[in-house]
Amino acid sequence: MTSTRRVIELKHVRPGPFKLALAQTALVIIDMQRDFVEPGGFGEALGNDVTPLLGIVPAIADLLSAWRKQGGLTIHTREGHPPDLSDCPPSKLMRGAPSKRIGDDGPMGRILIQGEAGHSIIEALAPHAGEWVIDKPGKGMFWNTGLHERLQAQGITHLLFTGVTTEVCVQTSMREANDRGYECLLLNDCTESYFPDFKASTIEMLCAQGGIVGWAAHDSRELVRALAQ
Ligand code: TIU
Repeated sequence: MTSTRRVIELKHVRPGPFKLALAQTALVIIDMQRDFVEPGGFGEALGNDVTPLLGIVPAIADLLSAWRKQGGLTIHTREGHPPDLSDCPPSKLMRGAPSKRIGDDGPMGRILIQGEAGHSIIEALAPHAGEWVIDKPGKGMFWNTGLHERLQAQGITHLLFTGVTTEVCVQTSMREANDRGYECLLLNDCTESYFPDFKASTIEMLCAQGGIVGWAAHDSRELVRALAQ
């Protein structure tokens, strides 16, 4: 059970300290699926070198372990579509090289299709019983998922963001969350992009202007240490 009294204040965060009550905070892990972090999936089909993305797994695993010990709510998201592609807009279907598009066969099954090997979350971060797994058809975690209503029912006000990719699904989800009134913190060492410059720029734009979209922590260790105390 989460302690309702536990409040943590993180100091090494931009644009300033970030305070969170454990019982009102969820850890969000965006799209740590084989389709994005392993060769042969959607990420590679779009022309990217996917290897850098696996570098953040140890930091997310450490944070997840500390978070689980405190009984915090964890949300795992998965981008993908049902086998009949009924929720995939035609515009999205055309992304990627012909024969390597969403729904086409790849080494990990049909690309970005629910139930296929590539759609699953990597073993090191596999969801535990009781954690939320949100299937999303878009880049953002709120569009067409019902997540906002579930978070409201749970009294969640603060969200901690990790996962891939920084400037696509993580940024979109954080912006969606900010517009819905959540206080958002991005953990920089727990997110990655296929493009280092895009990651850096995204972090800058999110926490600029006094935290126009939210806060950014240089690394997750301050939070992991605080959780362990
Ligand atoms: N292409 C890219 O950078 N990302 C995605 O398509 N989805 C996610 O970010 N999960």
